[in-house]
Amino acid sequence: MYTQSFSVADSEARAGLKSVTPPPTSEEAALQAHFDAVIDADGKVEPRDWMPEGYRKTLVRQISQHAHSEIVGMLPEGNWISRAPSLKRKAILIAKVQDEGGHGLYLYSAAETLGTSRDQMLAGLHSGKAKYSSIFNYPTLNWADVGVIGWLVDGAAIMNQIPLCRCSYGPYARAMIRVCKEESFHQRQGYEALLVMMQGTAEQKAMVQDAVNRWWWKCLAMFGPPDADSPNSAQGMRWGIKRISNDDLRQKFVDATVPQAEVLGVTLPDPDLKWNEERQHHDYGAIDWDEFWATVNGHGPCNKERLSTRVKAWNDGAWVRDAALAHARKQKERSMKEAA
Ligand code: BYC
Repeated sequence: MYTQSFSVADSEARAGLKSVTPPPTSEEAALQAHFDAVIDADGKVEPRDWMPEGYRKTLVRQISQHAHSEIVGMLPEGNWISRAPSLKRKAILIAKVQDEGGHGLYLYSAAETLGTSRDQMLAGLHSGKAKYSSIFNYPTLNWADVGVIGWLVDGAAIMNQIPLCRCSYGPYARAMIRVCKEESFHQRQGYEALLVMMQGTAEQKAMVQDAVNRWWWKCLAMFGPPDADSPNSAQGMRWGIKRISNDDLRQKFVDATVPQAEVLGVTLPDPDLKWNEERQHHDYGAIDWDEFWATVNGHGPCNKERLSTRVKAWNDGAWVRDAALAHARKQKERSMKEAA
């Protein structure tokens, strides 16, 4: 349904925009000029290249938030592994949740290349300072939620992440290629699970519709605030980190999802949702941004539970980290003895 080939011209969006404040020394000016030329030519910035401090900080912020989202995102679905309705669904769900853990690893590794350690990033998550996607602060009430998360949450994630495969920072762009391939499987397995439920009993169909009603608006908010209220967008676009704006991605998601909902036989819970012939896009209703910000700021239904589960996992895993470090130390000592 979503493929790697999804690509939208972004040159117009970035044309005419010039990069950051000129640095003080002539050496720095030359470095800045080189960096600007790489960005303007749509090239890649690599870890050892000079980069403006703001570019580095923006990437650490975005990539670490993304990594946190992946590992917190394991929790709502992980909750259903022990209650999956069949062996097949259980195996698929285990694989999916495991993939999310892998995405977290690639992303923490990509962020580490910018000089921030994984421990620092995780300390930010555990203290509640760092953000992660709003969507994972809502509960998964029944099995239909697992299918809807695959279809809509992973569907929204792919829409946002495919343009990141062309991000100007090499390690992030490369990590996203594999992430997107796996997310595509996640989206399809969710949609397929729902197709099966929609051929079932009236009760099963009602469960799917109820889950769609609860997740739809939260998924639209996942793309972030409207462009006019998005403080990081202009600079992120200028640096080639973000390629498509929050509102444009949201629109693409709505347009792609409406026909999928029709095939599935569910109604998207928005009375204002309709095709606009003039715009060649669907119009949709107002998103509750107060609710979004309350959730982002720690007051969603599951924020406390998600964070305490992550902190507990970190504390319970201390002995594994200690053992791995002790083992690495012993191996190093042994190889030094052998070399002596
Ligand atoms: N939740 O200026 P803006 C997944 C924050 S799912 C929480 O537009 P930016 C998965 C934003 O961080 C998703 N916070 O920011 C799927 C900023 O705050 P700070 C994870 C949000 O960065 C299934 C403020 O609002 N995906 O992976 O230009 C299973 C203003 O926003 C949200 C990614 O992270 C939100 N929904 O654009 C498992 C993709 N939206 O930092 C896992 C990478 C906005 O200034 N990230 N905020 O304090 C991005 O593409 C961009 O960072 C965003 C936001 C589009 C999310």
